[in-house]
Amino acid sequence: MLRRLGEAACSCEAMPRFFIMYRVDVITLFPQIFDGYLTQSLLAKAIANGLVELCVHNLRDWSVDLKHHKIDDRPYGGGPGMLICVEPVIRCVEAVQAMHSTPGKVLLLTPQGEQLRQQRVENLAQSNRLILLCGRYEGFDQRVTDILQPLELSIGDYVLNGGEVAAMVLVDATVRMIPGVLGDEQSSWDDSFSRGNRLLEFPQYTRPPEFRGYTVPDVLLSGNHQEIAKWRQQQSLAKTELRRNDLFDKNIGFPTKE
Ligand code: 6GU
Repeated sequence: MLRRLGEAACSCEAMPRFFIMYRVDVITLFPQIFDGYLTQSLLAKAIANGLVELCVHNLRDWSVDLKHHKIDDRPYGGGPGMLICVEPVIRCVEAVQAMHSTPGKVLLLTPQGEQLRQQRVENLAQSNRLILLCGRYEGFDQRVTDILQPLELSIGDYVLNGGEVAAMVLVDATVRMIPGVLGDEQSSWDDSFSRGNRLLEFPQYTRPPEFRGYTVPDVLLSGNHQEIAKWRQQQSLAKTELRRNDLFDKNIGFPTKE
């Protein structure tokens, strides 16, 4: 069963819709995981406004085992755990590709993948269509990657029980880069790691000017916009140097300290 989130009707296969700017198909063994989070807030609004389309597919529907809908098996050569079989995955990806005229870029979420960073997020947000493959158990049969040659992505150096949470992270991060999704275009531009600012964010304050002896820096109350901009830049640089000095040298496209 196909779940099309954020819409009452389910007409995914039959009607290609051309006004959708960004479509994500998620392939998972646990489609219900996506119901709560991805139907809330910003994403729900983006779906309702027709900017984003999210379709979640249950891999089990493409099982070749009609009786038990089994999709995994023991590894050749022995070892713990179960592997997801190649055949249902390939059948599923081919069927999902055929559901829309725009070909999807296939991504595999795995701790062995490239670590996700903002530049990759921005690059992926330019695609019109992504197909996210969420792994479970001990992983996939190697032939899944050999055949599909997906972009393999990880969200960090720790192990999750499956790719679903990572897929939500990817959807969340990319959707906010789609024009029109955020109310104020500037707000994604200024974020830490975004195109306009590759440094960590400067501290921000709102009223009251003093709380339990903790005060707002004078410069922010001065009304001098040049001085405020200078202070914010200094704060960003200092925080980045202290917490994430690696951002200055490791990542392509990040600024120097000057
Ligand atoms: Cl994408 N999947 C799993 N299972 N664990 C992870 C991950 C992905 N990224 C970091 N840890």
